[in-house]
Amino acid sequence: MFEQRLTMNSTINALVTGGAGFIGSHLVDRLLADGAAVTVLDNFSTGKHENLVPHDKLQVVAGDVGDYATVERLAQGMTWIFHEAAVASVPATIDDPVGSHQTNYVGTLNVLEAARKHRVQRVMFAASAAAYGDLPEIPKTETMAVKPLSPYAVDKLASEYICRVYHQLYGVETVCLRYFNVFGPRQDPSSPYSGVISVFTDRVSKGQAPTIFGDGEQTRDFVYVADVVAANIQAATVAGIGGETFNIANQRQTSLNELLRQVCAVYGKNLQPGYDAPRAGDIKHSLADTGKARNILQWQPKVGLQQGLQALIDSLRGA
Ligand code: UD2
Repeated sequence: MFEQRLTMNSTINALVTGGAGFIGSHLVDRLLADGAAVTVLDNFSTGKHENLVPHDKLQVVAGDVGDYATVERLAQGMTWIFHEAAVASVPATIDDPVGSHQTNYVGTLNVLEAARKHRVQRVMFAASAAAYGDLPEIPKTETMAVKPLSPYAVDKLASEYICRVYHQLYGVETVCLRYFNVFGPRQDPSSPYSGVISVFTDRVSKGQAPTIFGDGEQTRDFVYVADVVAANIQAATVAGIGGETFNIANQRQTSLNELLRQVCAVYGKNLQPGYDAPRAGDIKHSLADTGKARNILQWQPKVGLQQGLQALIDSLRGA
């Protein structure tokens, strides 16, 4: 309803870091469909070539966002940069805090400095609900206290701060979007720390019972990837929001037990989960207040959990 289409009277040039990944590749599809010229920078550590459909306005560069010279070269002539590249697994950042910092913080700094040098109109940053940590108060609003609990969360939050500083000091327009639990097609289920919806759909489709860590009464706020893409387009186009941070979520709390029931219902299967010990560091409840995004970004999620699950499972069946 609120979502705007891009008007491509003059050409929009967009750089999408992490553009071959789960969220980035959906953003690339949308930008190309709207007429933008898109450059993808991806190191293909988790991104996949098959996530990108060849297009005459798409340029794909294999390279690292941690390498300033590469980012600086690609930023030239860009209207927008969508900075989605990250080591997205929290445990991977716990195993390698120094290596992941190079991507998750230095990568952001490189993007900002390149944007400053080449006068890029706006930078959209993929921030994370991880910033809130396990502080109990919900729903989360953007002004609440933060408590990052992992190198991943620290780097995402520090990246938000440096985005704001680049806006204040140098006038680079930055918009930070704190994603909650994003799900949808192309989310890779293969790691033990993959998004729970990708893991559940993968297992249930094979008739295998999923494992729930804990009692299954922990809750998450699941947001469909197309809604995250729409939020990014709003963040790029709404005037006067440089330096701001927005929660991007569904504002719906779903328990893991309920999630599994819904996944089983879409597949028409009745599988009882195995229950295992809670995962170390898991937070109990997560829920966003998305009022700021509704009011200022003029964005609201359109795809509910059930509809998103259906779309995801349809796409998995079609694949
Ligand atoms: C999400 C983000 C993470 C970080 C964090 C901040 C994803 C994929 N990860 O982690 O990047 O921002 O939020 O709080 O969005 N679970 C099961 N069985 C499984 C897999 C998971 O029970 O097979 C549980 C898991 O223990 C957790 C819940 O499902 O309680 C969600 O897990 P997740 O890994 O999808 O996402 P989360 O919220 O830990």
